[in-house]
Amino acid sequence: MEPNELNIDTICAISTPPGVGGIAVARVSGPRALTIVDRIWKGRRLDAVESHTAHLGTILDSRGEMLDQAVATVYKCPRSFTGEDVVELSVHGSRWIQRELIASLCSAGCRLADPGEFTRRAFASGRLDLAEAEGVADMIASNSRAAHRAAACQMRGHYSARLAEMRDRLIELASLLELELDFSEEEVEFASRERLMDIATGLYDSLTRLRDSFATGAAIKEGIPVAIVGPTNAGKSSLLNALSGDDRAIVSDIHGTTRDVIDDLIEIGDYQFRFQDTAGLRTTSDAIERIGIERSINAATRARIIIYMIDSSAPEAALDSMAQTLNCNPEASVIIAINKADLVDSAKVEQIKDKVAEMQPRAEVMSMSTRDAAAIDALKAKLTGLIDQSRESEDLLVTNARHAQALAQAAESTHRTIDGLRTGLSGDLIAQDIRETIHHLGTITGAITTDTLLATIFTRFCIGK
Ligand SMILES: Nc1nc2c(ncn2[C@@H]2O[C@H](COP(=O)(O)OP(=O)(O)OP(=O)(O)O)[C@@H](O)[C@H]2O)c(=O)[nH]1
Ligand SMILES: [Mg+2]
Repeated sequence: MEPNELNIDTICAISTPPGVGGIAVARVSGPRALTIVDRIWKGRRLDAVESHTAHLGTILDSRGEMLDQAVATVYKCPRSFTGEDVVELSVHGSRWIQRELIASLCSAGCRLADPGEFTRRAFASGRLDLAEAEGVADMIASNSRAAHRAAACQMRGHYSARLAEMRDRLIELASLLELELDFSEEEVEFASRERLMDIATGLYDSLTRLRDSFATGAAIKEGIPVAIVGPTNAGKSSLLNALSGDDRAIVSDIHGTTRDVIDDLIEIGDYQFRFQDTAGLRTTSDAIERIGIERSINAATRARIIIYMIDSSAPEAALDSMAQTLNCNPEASVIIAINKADLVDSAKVEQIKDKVAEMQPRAEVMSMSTRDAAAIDALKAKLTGLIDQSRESEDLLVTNARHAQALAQAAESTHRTIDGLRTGLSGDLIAQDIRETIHHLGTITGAITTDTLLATIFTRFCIGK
């Protein structure tokens, strides 16, 4: 043990979810992890075993009585998640055993870990950079294949590697400029302005693409918001139920059945969607229904995809309110579903489809019936297709608002660099903008941090992570 290690606490926490399980795992990390666990452990002495080995033994409670049979897995400094000595104790997952185990570890010399403290230590020891640490939190929270993939990409450092590439290009840019400055008297041209411009514009493109991927990235992480809107009785609640395979919303032939927004998270393919069934749009004197309709419009305004439903046996009302509703969110992708196609002859359905397509050229128009499983599958395929399309251009997705903000700032200062090169600004002023870009990128990976920033990030983790 190094003398300064005496000041570092050894921490412990249950890392499995609260409650009863087949097994529970307690994690212990710090310079005295092995010594402390040895005090409550009957079995091979853990400070003498090899790293990355597992051992069967007995845990003693704080009174020195047998608590449980357990497996201790030992990871020695620096080859562990935190970079410190780590012991993971797997015990039977009763609440009592978990509580006693933590009490026993604390009386033997551990302190209970703060939220996110294990990951914070991994960051402090250089095992992870900040973006990778945030990737760990996203990985734990991920609930679809796409969210998992984005988190894994961040956690394994692909994203940091892309940022490092950009940083290298910035340093190249800055050094070319500095060379020019150093030799300006001699009129030696080391780099044409054209070459500098190429590097800067290439960088600007990468930065803006990454920044813009946040819209899709955030939606993938949180659940892609899809608003189901349209006039009363169009079949919106029936659609929500068909998509979820559940009786989530009340369905009836009475107009104005749904009064409030009904949310449902549904996994389709690689993505998780957050569907919102809404109150049907119509003119009404009912004050409560009017509030419901306002909420429907709000849902449409915030959605990434709007499904506008039309009852093909009564299309007129739908066509009247359609443009007004869709205009409230020009950014959203729109699917117009001509529903109840089973009630109307196909020529009439085609007629409505053509008319709608002409009125809303940005929309995808489809005819369907909420009672037809093939139509529901086709709609699901359209939904996942829309998201696939929006991420085609970018393999890396930014899913974190903090990163998106830093990327926007980096893009801004790169834009100033381009302007400076174009207008022939002096090299040292341009170099200042480049340094600013390097700074903003540094805040993402944690090359530049403040304690407040670190506290904000890591306290969002749960205890034991
Ligand atoms: N024939 C047929 N009936 C349908 C279809 N989809 C829904 N319906 C019926 O249409 C009526 C209205 O369905 P809802 O899902 O409650 O309609 P809504 O758009 O949620 O209506 P509000 O909540 O009043 O806005 C119900 O009687 C449904 O059974 C369909 O594809 N074909
Ligand atoms: Mg409804």
